[in-house]
Amino acid sequence: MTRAVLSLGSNLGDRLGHLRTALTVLGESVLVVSGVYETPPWGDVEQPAYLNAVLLAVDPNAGPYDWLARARAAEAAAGRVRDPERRFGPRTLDVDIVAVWTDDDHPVFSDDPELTLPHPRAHLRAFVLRPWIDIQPYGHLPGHGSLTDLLTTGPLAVEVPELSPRPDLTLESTA
Ligand code: PH2
Ligand code: MG
Ligand code: MG
Repeated sequence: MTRAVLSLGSNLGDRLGHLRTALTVLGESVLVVSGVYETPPWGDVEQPAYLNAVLLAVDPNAGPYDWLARARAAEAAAGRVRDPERRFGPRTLDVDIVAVWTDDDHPVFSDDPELTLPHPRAHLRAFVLRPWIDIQPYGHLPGHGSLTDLLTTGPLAVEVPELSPRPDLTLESTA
């Protein structure tokens, strides 16, 4: 299993610093990183705005659960504390596995509640799909179709103008 699209989000403390922590922990597997977007909170509106970004990571030795372990290590490095009462509540760093592909380019599908693939809400989230288009303009979300179709012809189109590109904030690759 070699390729993974991961989404990064932060809305507490040093938001940009937390996203950079994720890149540091993921290290040389990170191939390309989207721009940074400032996005209104989704799902639980009583919380600060997020910074979101998406990255493509490659590692011939990493299976889906290795990506999950690395995502959790990055969250821990950013001091993430989980509040069981607030599933979509504020966090220093959230690293989600959006989709994984095998080394012969097949998408991985899984309904394991620990790691559902593709991410079960990615198709509902402009803050995932829009940054993803930065790095894969012709990309597809497995099971849901082309990223541009999802964002331009689907119900998410109305959310796109709410995402503010932050070209003043950059996530340097650590590779
Ligand atoms: N993550 C959440 C809940 N809501 N809203 C935005 N804009 N960005 C996020 O990353 C986000 C969210 C829980 O994973
Ligand atoms: Mg999330
Ligand atoms: Mg998460």
